Amino acid sequence: MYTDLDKRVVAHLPQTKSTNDLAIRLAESGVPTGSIILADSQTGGRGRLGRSWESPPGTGLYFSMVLRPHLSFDELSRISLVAGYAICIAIERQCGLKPGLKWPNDLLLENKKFGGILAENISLVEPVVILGIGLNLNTPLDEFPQFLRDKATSLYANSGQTYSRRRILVDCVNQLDIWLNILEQGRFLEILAGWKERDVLKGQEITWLNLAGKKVTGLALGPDDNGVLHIRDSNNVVHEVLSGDLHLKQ
Ligand code: BT5
Repeated sequence: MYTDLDKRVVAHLPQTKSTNDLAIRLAESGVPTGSIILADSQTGGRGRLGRSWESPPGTGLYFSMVLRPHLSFDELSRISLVAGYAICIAIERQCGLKPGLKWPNDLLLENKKFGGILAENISLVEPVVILGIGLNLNTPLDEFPQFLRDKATSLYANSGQTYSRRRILVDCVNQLDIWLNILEQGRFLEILAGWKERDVLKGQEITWLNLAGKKVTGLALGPDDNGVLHIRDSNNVVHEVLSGDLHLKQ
């Protein structure tokens, strides 16, 4: 087990607005790669595309890792996929649960989301990525706002068991170190193979709302070798999805 976690944690706050925001400031002031910023709750936890991440106190894990990865800018979008895979492995090992992955960055149990990933590059010179992870561990469902209760879950809500936040954090960091290192060695395809085994969208009819607000409906074919999701519509046109929102067709 990783015993050096305390050396890696450069900030641990009972509450902050967003660990990613704090990590950006600390990264700009030069903290080394692998530094971790941890909070017991967030008042302005952020998701992608301006969305928010509910971060009730004491029951979830909210942390950000500063990365100065040996990757090209083109490869940075792989970090979200690799991080999702690494967190899955940690949860499988520590809790015996089998999370699914929803492209690009959702961690699911029985089709409900218990974890999300927000990877932000903050530099134009050499990549500096703030990798933010939010996981609902021991959170009872009634701590989520009403609008989330039918689509969010926690490890506790799913299994009826509570888990040590520190133990899970330690293994998440372990697994992130391992798999990000493999990514930097140019072995993305090995990770992608494991990712695909956990892909909850493949073979499903989904709708994709692209960033221009256009809706595409079709069959999810899974990510290609670069991690880009492919969707085949009813005219047999294959769309390459780089970003945007995905929903299972109701
Ligand atoms: C994400 O965005 O899933 C990325 C979440 C990253 C959160 C971490 S916490 C530590 C670090 N510091 C930050 O400020 N952020 C990172 P996205 O795919 O855009 O999903 C956001 C959507 O997930 C929301 O619009 C809600 O529908 C849903 N959601 C919000 N909070 C949730 C929660 N606690 N559990 C499950 N779903 C949630």
